[in-house]
Amino acid sequence: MSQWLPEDISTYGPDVDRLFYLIYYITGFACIGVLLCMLYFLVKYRHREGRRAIYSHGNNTLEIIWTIVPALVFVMLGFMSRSVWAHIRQTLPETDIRVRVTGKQFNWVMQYPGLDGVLGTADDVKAENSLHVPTGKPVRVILSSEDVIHSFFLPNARLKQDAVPGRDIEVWFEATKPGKYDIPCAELCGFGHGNMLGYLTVHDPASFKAWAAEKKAFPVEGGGA
Ligand SMILES: [Cu+2]
Repeated sequence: MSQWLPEDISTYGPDVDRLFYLIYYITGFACIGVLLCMLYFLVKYRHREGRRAIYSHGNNTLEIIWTIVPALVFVMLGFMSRSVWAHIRQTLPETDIRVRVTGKQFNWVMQYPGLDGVLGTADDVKAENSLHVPTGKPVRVILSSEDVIHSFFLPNARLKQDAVPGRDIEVWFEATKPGKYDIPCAELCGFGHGNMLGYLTVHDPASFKAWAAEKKAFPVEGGGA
């Protein structure tokens, strides 16, 4: 089904894609329907010698139908997206993988807990433009910005959230497939906006452990401290 969306590597990605495609097809069919009607009326009521225009007062039945049908579609979509939204945004699963990501002009600063496992202490590990996570574990991202509004976007994980100065916004995702993926900024934030490209590296659990041990990030059993 997904031919032109980026590859999905997150546990909630299929729910997001399903809604996306449902809305895509509904609006696509509506668009084709409207265009066909326009074409039909263009031809049917084209100028012809000797035929006079008539004045129409409209049609109440038609007005009611094309008000109620889209309203019902919106209500249905609202109900369908509610549970997906609640799952992604209103419940944050407990996890020991927590990373602080701060946007600034013009890059992303990632801050990992050091070997004490606590974010915001002296042994934190900092990196620029590179987010490392394991598969199979929820990752909590604590998002903020130093200067202007940036937008943290993990297209492959189907996660997008504005980063706002003065606010810590917590989001999460759980990756399912190792690999290297883009982290663009999705909010025009200034002249260097286009250069704000970071990378999300998804490791399998063993290679994540090795990476963490090498960086002295996260408590890794038997290593480091
Ligand atoms: Cu930007």
